[in-house]
Amino acid sequence: MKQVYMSVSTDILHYGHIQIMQKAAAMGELTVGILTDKVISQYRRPSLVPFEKRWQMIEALEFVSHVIKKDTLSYRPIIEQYHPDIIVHGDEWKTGSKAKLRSEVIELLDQLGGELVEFPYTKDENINALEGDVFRRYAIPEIRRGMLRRLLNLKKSIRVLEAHNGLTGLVVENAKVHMDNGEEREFDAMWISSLCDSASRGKPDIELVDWSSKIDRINEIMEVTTKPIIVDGDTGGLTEHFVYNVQTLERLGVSAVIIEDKTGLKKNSLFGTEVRQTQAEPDSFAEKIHLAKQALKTSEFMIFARIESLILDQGMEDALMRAGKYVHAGADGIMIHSRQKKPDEVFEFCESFKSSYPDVPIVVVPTTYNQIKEEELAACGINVIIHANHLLRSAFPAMQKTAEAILRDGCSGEEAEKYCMSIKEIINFIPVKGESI
Ligand code: SPV
Ligand code: MG
Repeated sequence: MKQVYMSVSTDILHYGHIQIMQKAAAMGELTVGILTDKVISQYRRPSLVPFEKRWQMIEALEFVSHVIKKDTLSYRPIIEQYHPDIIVHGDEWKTGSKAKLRSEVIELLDQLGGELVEFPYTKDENINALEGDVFRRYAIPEIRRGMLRRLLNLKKSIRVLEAHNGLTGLVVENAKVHMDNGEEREFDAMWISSLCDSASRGKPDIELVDWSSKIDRINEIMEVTTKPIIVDGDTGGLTEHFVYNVQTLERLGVSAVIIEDKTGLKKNSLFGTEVRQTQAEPDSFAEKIHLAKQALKTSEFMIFARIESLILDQGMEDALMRAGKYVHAGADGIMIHSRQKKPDEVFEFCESFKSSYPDVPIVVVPTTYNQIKEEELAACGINVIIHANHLLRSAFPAMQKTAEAILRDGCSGEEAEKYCMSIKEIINFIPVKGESI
């Protein structure tokens, strides 16, 4: 009897999967490797159905002889340990992000013996509709809310980009690049920045946009996207108000809010000490976090405490003292902010903080120290990397140049068009409800 192996990562089983597994089973004794949640999150969104349930689903199929755990993306450990005679896969991996995996399988089977059998990947309207139904579940508040916490458990670091309206939300949702090493990169989550939310309304970043308006914007973004959302809560405002506002965010399906330890008229951190800014008294800020945590209904929604000591030249000791207090008050993570051109002080903070609190997530916003790569930040134990203002800042120069070109030329012809995407492109970029999410 030949030994046949195939991997399965799906959340739902449809006739396309069944057909391919039956064909595999017809060739010998079929072993199915179930991808762990961690491995899945290396190349796509975390699975909706946990590993144990996916295991049970495959184990129940009578034509599957054995079920094993697949805890690497590479097939190497499976091939070296089980020496399958045949590996089965859908033919869709000949191109795209999995093509590298395929080459490795072919190479290993050449060396160690064995054959790769590829079946055409079944895709029809019914399957597309089913998979679309599954995908839309990521937008359900109960599922979206918990997704950030799951990502934190599954990935070393999370990549986040700002969104300040539905359109920029769609950019974060859909941006994807294919790297030379075969990796397909996407953003994991979106940041609703107070700077960008305010600026896009023509207002300064001084906590002028009230919570109702903020919540309208969050809803606007949520309506058209599915990725987890982290909200910039400024100072959180009055504790008595914050305890209500966190409940609203939680109910909507937001994953986390970050509040900064400042008081009085808030100014943007990147002004540093050029403008008057007052840091909150640490115990009262800790109390704000404690009371807000108590007001929550779920364990999924997170409150991160943002420390402004380095921004306001209060020193590392002050930053670390505050971090300890905020964590003991119940903060789910710490955002350490810096306006230096190099990440040295952030790294120093991370090293000391992680030695006391290895499991508490750290968030950074590398706007000024923006030469440092995400991998290096992750290597220092940083769990969430927020690119906080780049869609707003990149759109703005194009808008200004377009306006000036129209004025200069007296028409919106050649010069202005240079800065614009075509009408067809923008129309196609916006999905028609029911077709995409
Ligand atoms: C924001 O994006 O609004 C932030 C980060 O709070 S910063 O602008 O650096 O203060
Ligand atoms: Mg802000």
